[in-house]
Amino acid sequence: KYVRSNCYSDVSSSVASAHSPVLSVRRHLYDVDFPLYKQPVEVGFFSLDSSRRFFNDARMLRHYVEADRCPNFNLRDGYTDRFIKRDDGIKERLDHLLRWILENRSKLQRTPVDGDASGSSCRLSADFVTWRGHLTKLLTTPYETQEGWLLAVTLFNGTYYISEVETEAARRNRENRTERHAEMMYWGYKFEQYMCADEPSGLPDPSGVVNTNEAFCTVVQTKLTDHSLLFSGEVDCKDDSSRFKAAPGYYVELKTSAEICTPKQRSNLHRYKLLKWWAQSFLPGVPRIIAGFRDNDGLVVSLETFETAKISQLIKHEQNCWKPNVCMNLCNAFLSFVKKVVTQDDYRVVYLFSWEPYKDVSYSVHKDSEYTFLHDWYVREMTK
Ligand code: 0WD
Ligand code: CA
Repeated sequence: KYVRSNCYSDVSSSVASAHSPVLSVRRHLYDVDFPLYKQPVEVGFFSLDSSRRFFNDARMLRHYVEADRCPNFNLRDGYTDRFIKRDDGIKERLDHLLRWILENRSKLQRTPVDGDASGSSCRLSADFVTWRGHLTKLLTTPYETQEGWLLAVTLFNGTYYISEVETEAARRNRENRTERHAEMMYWGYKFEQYMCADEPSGLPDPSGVVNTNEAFCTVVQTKLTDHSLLFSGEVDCKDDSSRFKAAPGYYVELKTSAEICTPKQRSNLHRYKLLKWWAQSFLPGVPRIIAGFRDNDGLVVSLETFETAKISQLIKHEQNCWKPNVCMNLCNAFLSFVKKVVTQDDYRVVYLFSWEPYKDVSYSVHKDSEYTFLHDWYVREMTK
């Protein structure tokens, strides 16, 4: 089943000519019909435990517990004494996803009827493999004015692998975070603890430790026009009483945001935050986002549900607002640009795509550099 119809061919010629080494991200170029985006299908999942160990199962999936409409969650609780923070200086790149692919590759291999009879037997049935978070960055690019990105792409055995590289600016921001900002990052995880139980009929345990090594990730397959995608994203919880009886329909995304006291604040939520929230949940087909609005002391004062599919209606009355079709058409054009540019099928070669606000997307090519991210263990197993 497709979400609306495709208009890609109208876009391609105008944004990157056959010889152009760059891709424009200007909004008006992408303001055409919403492209074909197939309903995402969950093909698997995995878990990362409190020590960041990989498990090919759903042991870290948590369960949504309905809370009071006006809860009094204290998000500051436990920050100093019950918080184990993942070391974000350790770059995992695609490692966990590659491990999942290796352990599940029998489900993923392209069958001879998929065409390409010449391909090796281990060719994946996906054009692109990446994290959901990387695609979110592409979707929001036409509206981003603060942060650029670097995306490393390697073509291996007919599949394009996309892995983010931290920009210098992002590294500086990470290393110079204020104490206030560091604490506020904790608030999002604390909110999850108030809203989730470990067992389907269990209760949340706010007296426990918050450990951000722990994660449950869904792996979905879908198609954006003629690009087949395999990507993984972290899922906060499952709603066991959802009307949807299969993943990703019963997943719920949890968010925190500053409380809204004025129309201007509501408008800013629509214009900036809802863009990121929508892009992140729309991509894997997560239908519901539950936001906890908190005051400046980290007390959650209200909860609000946003249906992912209704967000585009909600923002329509805002002036000069973001548009979902622009986001999806830009992503589509970028993937087409990658297919045109990345021609060497070699796991030791990285094409580094880079973008800064108000500029075009450009790229450089690197062999056997610090950017190489496909491991020998992966390549060896996949070519067996
Ligand atoms: O740049 C990335 N997004 C990378 C993520 C690079 C390499 C690995 N990962 C890992 C993350 O640590 C996480 O386990 O992949 C998993 C999820 O990736 P994703 O779903 O593609 O990432 P994204 O959509 O950006 O974030 C989803 C959630 C976040 O929730 P909120 O509501 O804040 O958007 O994953 C968590 C976070 O809870 N998350 C992280 N947790 C620890 N360290 C990180 C991180 N660096 N990034 C996202
Ligand atoms: Ca979340």
